Formats: sequence, structure tokens, C-alpha cells
Amino acid sequence: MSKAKPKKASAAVPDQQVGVGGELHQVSGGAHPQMTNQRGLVVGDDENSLKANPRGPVLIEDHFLVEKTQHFDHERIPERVVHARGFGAKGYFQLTDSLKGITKARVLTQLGVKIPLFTRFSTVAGNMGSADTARDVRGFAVKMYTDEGNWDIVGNNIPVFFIQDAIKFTDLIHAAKQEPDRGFPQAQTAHDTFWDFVSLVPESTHMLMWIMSDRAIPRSFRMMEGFGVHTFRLINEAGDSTYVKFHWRPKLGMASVIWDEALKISGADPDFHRRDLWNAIAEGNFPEWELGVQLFDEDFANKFEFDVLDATKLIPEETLPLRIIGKMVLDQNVDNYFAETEQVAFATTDVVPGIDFSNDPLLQGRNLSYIDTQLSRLGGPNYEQIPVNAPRCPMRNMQRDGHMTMIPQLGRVSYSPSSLESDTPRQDPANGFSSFHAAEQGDKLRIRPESFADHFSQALMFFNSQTETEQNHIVSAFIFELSKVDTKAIRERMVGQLANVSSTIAQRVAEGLGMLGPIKPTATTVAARTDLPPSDALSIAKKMIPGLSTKVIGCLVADGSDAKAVLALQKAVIAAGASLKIIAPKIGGAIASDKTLIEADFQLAGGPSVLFDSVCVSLSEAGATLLSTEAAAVAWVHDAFAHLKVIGANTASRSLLAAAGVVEDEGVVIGNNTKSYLSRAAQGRIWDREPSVRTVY
Ligand code: HDE
Repeated sequence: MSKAKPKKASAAVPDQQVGVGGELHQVSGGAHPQMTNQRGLVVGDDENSLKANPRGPVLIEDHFLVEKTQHFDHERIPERVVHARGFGAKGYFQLTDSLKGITKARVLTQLGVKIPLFTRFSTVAGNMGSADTARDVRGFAVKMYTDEGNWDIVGNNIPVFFIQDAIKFTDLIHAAKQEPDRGFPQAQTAHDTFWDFVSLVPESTHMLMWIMSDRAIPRSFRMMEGFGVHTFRLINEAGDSTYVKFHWRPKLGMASVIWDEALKISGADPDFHRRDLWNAIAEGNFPEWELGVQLFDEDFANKFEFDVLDATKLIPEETLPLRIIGKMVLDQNVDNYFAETEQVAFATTDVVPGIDFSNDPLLQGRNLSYIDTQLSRLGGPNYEQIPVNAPRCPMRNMQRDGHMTMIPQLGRVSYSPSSLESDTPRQDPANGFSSFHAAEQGDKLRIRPESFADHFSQALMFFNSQTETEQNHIVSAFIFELSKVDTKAIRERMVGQLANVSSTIAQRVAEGLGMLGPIKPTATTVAARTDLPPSDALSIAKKMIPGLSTKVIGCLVADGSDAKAVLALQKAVIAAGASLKIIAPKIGGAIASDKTLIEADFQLAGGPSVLFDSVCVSLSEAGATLLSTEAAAVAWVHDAFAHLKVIGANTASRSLLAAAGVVEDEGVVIGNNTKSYLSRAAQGRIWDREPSVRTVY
């Protein structure tokens, strides 16, 4: 945290020593262990290769050079085919309400035990090096190392999915990712192939509403909900099944960024989300989620208006409330990104006794895909022995050998049954995993059940559940994305698809696209039901938790600013649970009016206002006049205003606000009134400002 403090003379340069290659080594500070090669041989010279003579050729005998280069040559592994860009952290799960009698899973019945876990958040479409704030579904995968084996909930931050049957997954992903001939666009669905596919696949319409909503541009991983999406089963000791849907609920509440802000953050800080999570954990602000379950039986499933096996549908919380049963806390950053976040391997089939699958055809398809993909991504069948994947309970079986076997399974016997050894592992029918005894009957068919046929009713319900601002954002997201589609017929077909949800939504999008002529709804067999009641639980705004906890406030200063005012602001911000970052024209800081140095966290061009939840401008009159001709400063204030942020400013800063086109509305707090500025900032954005800064269709 930077502080306004008196200028100090710079510290003396610590002792340095010139090494064997002319490089500099700090002499003071820390014990440096000996460097070794991969085999433990101590390295004598890490700067110079072995040469036949001082200017002669390098010798192949230089095994240090060869090993170092060879290891580097093989550093990368194939990135995930989807969800390539991700970020992980460690923590624990703790049960607070036992599901005894409903499931025999110890993780869901033993209260208070801290189950270690690893969670990885991700975007879906982008490659590993893409930006965090792309419009996309976020993966939300949790691996719990229970004493009965690993349990993975491999979910998303959206409770429904694009397709109903796994056989269409390859097509969906091929359409969403870069177009194969040209290899772009990267990390976005705003292109022809994606909209071509989804406009031909009506079952994706409900999910489209979600990914065009602000759920797809979260402010932070810490402010996202997570969902298991599918219906799973819980099985008790008697073998009875209860259906279950899993929900993660962030303690901080949900928050999103504005689309224009997301675009700009992608340039200003492509690592926005990972940096946010890393910093929060490093600072001790451990993010926390509640685990909620929706529990229901066959009778409820039969009466429910949609099929609980259809992953394009959700069960509204108003119909079936969540039961909160535990919490997840992420309290530890990874020690090594590659070893842990990259090598972690999730699988929907990682379940424990007492948890089982439903017949959801998407889930059934996933069950074969996850382990399969790890075989090529992680190089063979022993990836479960990598520490981040290894169970924390005993692992003993008859599987042997293969690439990179790390755990020597003991003994002469690697088969079962066997009479040769007394302590070989054996199956345990009483306590081991057993599948639910489902009575299956009927004809074997390739078919989509009739009960999956309504594709539009819940899409409309989702839209109707949003606030007016949220609805506007959905409409403008459709307009933005479809404006990037070159093929006019695809744009028209998609609008035709939307007309099946609601002619008003379709008209608004058509208007924004400048589409002329009547809208032709695409062919459909089942029309949208208009009688589904809106569900407040589906809106981010309606669930917003006011407050500044862990939020970041940016304060723009320059030479001549009032150091005491900045310090007072900092104290108040910290007291409100937020943090203050100082932005100055120079990274060395600003010389305040009392000649003290106000240290800077960001140089103006590298610290645009999109990086902060709310902003303050604290300048002298001369400083404000000077910055009024500085494009980065004008953009800093202008963007904050256009992104509906609360702006605090001292009166001397008014000329910069005017140059940035700021209109003094209820979200612009002028004067050194820190208290009213922070209390307004705690309420979140100024949604009412939106129609004055951008067209709402
Ligand atoms: Fe995935 N998915 N998926 N998926 N998925 C993968 O597994 C797949 C689906 C999800 O952080 C892959 O290890 C199929 C739904 C997450 O490592 C792969 C189908 C949901 C992650 C795969 C789906 C997800 C993945 C790629 C349809 C939300 C990242 C690399 C039948 C409930 C996990 C890998 C991580 C990753 C296949 C649909 C969530 C290829 C075939 C629905 C969070 O196996």
C-alpha cells in the first residue's frame, strides 16, 4: 500500500559482485543453496558453455548446456482443448449441514472436517494466452481430496449449457473457437461460425441469453456463482436415490464489469482476474463460497415442467429453494502454476460412494471425455500420480507401469484374485462405490426425448427476471456480437431465432443491427411460454451485496496535490475494507503541495480507470488544468464516467472533470467529502446514468 510520506534519500546500492560471466550478484541478503542439475550434480558455471578454446566451437560434451536446453525444449504440454486459460488456488471445504440419510458420502455427512481442495476457474473458448475478460462462460471446477477418494464438481458460472446431447459438443466448440482455416478470432464468440451454429441449434437459445448477460463478464472470480449444471444423484446407505443440483454462492455477492470496460481491461491488464484472485489470497482476503443444494425426488422430477435431465434448463430457486450445506474457502495460492494449475486434471467421473450420475445425456458424454483428454494432455495413464491429482487417501490396485510411474506399487502380484500374497488389495462390496440400481426399460434408439423440446420458455423467463439495465445489456451484447458477423443471413436467422423468445427482444436487436424489413421467426415446434414467473435469483443486480469489501479505488494525483487529503482518503478507504491505488503521471510519484512525496502504484498510462471499482481525482487547480490536455488523464475520468462509476473529486479538479465531459449527477461527489463519496461508492454503479452515455436499443 502506498503512503503519502516525506521524501527520503535513496538507499545505498547493496554490495554487488561480478560473476564468472560478467553478471552481477547481490552479496547481501539470504543464503543461496547450491544450484544442481536435474541429477543433483552441483553446477560450477551457469553462465558459460564449454568451448574448445576461448573463441572456439561449443563442445557436445557440455552436458549442463544440453540438459538445460533439452528441458526447456520440452517445457510445454498441449493446452486444454477447451478451458485452456485458467487460474487455480487451494483451500478447503467444510460441511455445515449434514445430508445424513440422503447420502452416505462422508464429505456430505461429516460436519466440520476441513476437506482440502483445489479450484480452477477458466474461460472456455480462448487459448492459454488469451485475455481474462473475454465474454465467455467461466469454468468453475473444484477437486475435493476426500478420505474416500477425489470428488470433482466440474461446473461453470452459468447453470445451463448450450446443448442437450454430448454428440453435439465437438460441433459447438469447433464453431466457437478460432475458425480453423485462419486461426482467428481468438477468445470470442463474435464471429460467423459461432452464430451460424447457434442460430441453427435452437436448444442453445437459453444459454445465449446467459452469455450475452453480464454473467459472462464477471468483475472477479471471487464474485461469481458456480453450478454443477447437471442433475446428479445422492445415494444413501439403503441405496435410495435423491436428485441433486449443486450451487456455489460467493460470500461477496456477484459483480460484473461493463462490456466497454471488459474490452479495455483486456488490453490494460489481460491478467485482470488472475491478478485479482492472487492478490486477494496473498493479502489474506480469502474468497469464500457457500455450497447449496437443490434436492428433489422422482415425483418432483415428474411434475416439473421441464426435464431435469436436460442441461439447457434450470430449476428456479423460487420453485425449489437452495439448502446451504457447507462452505469453500480459498486460502492458498499455488506454489507453481504449471505443476498445479496446468497439470490439475478434473473428471466428472471423480465421485465418491454416495454420489452418482443421472441419465443427463450431456453428463453421460462428459463421463468418457475427461479422463480420455488427460491421456494426451498429460502424456499417459499415470497422471493421477502427479501430486495435484493424487488422492489423499490410499490408492492401491492392480494397475501397473506406463509412462512416468512414480509410485512403486509393491509386491509380486499385480492381478486379482491371487493366493500368493496375504495383503493384496481386494474389492469391498459393502463400502466401495456402487452404482444406483436404476430400472431401465424401453427401446434402444438414437432420439431426442419429447420432454427436451421447449427451447424458448426459460430463455424468456431469464430475460424477464433481469432488471431493465441488465436487459439492456443483453440486447446490446447481441447487437455487438452479431455486428461482428459478416454473413447477413446468419444475423437475420439469429434475430429470427430470438423472435421465438420474444418479438420485442428480436425487434430491439434488429433495430440495433440496422436490419430492414420484417423479422421472420425461424421454424419451431414449441412456442415460448409466457406464463413462467420471473426468478429474482437469476439477476445479478437483485442479489447485489452493497459494500466496498476487497474493492479497489483508484486515486489520480499529480504534482501539487494535497498529501494530507490523500492520506485521509486512504485511511477511510481501508476502514471501509477496500484498498486505494495511487495513479500519477510519473511512477516515481507526485510532489505534493507540502513538498512530500505521494508514492504512486501506477503510472497514468498503465493504470487506466477500468482497473478500479470507483475513482477519485485529487488535484491542485494547476494540476487539473495541466492534465486537461493529457489524453490519458481525460480518458481516465471519461471512462470512469462512461462505465457508470462513482467519482469523487475535490473542487480544484473540476476543470479535468469538465474536459472529460463529466455531468455532475448523483454519482459524482465533489468536495473533500470522503464519507459521502464512500457511502455512494458502496452502493455500486450509477445504472441510471447509462442512457446518457450510450445508446440503449
Ligand atoms: Fe467440459 N471439458 N465438456 N464442460 N469442462 C473439459 O477436460 C466436455 C461441459 C468444464 O479447469 C475438458 O481436462 C464435453 C459442461 C470445465 O481443468 C474436456 C462436454 C460443463 C472444464 C471437456 C463438456 C463443463 C472442462 C478439456 C459435453 C459445465 C475445465 C480439458 C458433453 C457443467 C476443467 C479437460 C479444468 C474441461 C469435455 C461440457 C465444464 C475435453 C465432452 C456442460 C470447468 O474433457
